[in-house]
Amino acid sequence: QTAPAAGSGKALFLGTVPLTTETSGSSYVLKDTTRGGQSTVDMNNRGFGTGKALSDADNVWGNGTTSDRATVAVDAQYGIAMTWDYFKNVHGRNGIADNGVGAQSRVHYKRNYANAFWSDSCFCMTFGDGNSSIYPLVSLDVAAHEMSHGVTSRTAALVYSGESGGLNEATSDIFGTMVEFYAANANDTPDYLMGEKLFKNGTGVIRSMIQPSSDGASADCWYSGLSSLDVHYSSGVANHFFFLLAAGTTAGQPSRTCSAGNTRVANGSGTLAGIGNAKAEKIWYRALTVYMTSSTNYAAARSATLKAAADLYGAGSAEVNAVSAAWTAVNVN
Ligand code: ASN
Ligand code: ZN
Repeated sequence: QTAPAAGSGKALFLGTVPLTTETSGSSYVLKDTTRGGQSTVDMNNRGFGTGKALSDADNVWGNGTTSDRATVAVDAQYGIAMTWDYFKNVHGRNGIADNGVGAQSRVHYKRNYANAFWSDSCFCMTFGDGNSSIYPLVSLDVAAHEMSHGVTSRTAALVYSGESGGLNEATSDIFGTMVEFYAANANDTPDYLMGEKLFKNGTGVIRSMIQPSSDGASADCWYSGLSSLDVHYSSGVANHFFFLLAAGTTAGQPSRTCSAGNTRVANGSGTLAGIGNAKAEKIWYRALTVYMTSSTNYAAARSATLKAAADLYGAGSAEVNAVSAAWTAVNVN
């Protein structure tokens, strides 16, 4: 017989966090039956196999550094708990497949593996330990990004190439960011950046929704030929749309225009008033789950979000107008 137990963990990035675990004999395992049985296992630095359950005698997991193998498991398990809670409490979604079933996360994958990924075939997500310049890839925004790939796959199922692939990636950046805001962890000030905690030099980011082109590869604006970019770069257009919709031009993003091709330059006229995260995330979620399909491109994403905003806030509402203005600002007309 097992039962949920209240544990805690010393995370790599987030300080001390609560964890719901499971008793197993006289010990505890990192499995959360209050959230669909979500668990985190140790891959033992291998790239194959099912990994090993982590166990702990006193239900205080990790020590806040990588000297304890359980530390990054704390970040991963807490990250997927926050993501579960976010989808449940903000969107009424009961897990990735909306059936109450949790996904597994796998840490310590391979050696010097500086990435993380979602897999539909194992219904699981996997995190590497990073390398000489990147910390283990278990930050809250990355964990939520990967888990959100599962949600996309069970809803719109946006094909992972071309413009639909960019929208798939942006969906994971958008919800990854919204989970960071939702969790409101004192050690992770929420921002519209992805992976800002992962760089050992303290200054890198994986992607910016504020100005995607600041990475030298992502697009701020739609242009014909966008679909030939890698999906992690064509996502920039929707990432920036979402930033403008939620935060507007007044939040560290001056009025800009797309007249210089795929980059938004600071000579635009007019400002956009953001409608806030709480409305913007609901519009994106409804568009994703009700109107987008596997082949949705940017033009169709514009219509999908306009319909979602009209459903939620009324035809001709300020929210519908804000969606329209934010897409226009990134050259999706
Ligand atoms: N971390 C990447 C992602 O989730 C892995 C990939 O290229 N699919 O997007
Ligand atoms: Zn992704």
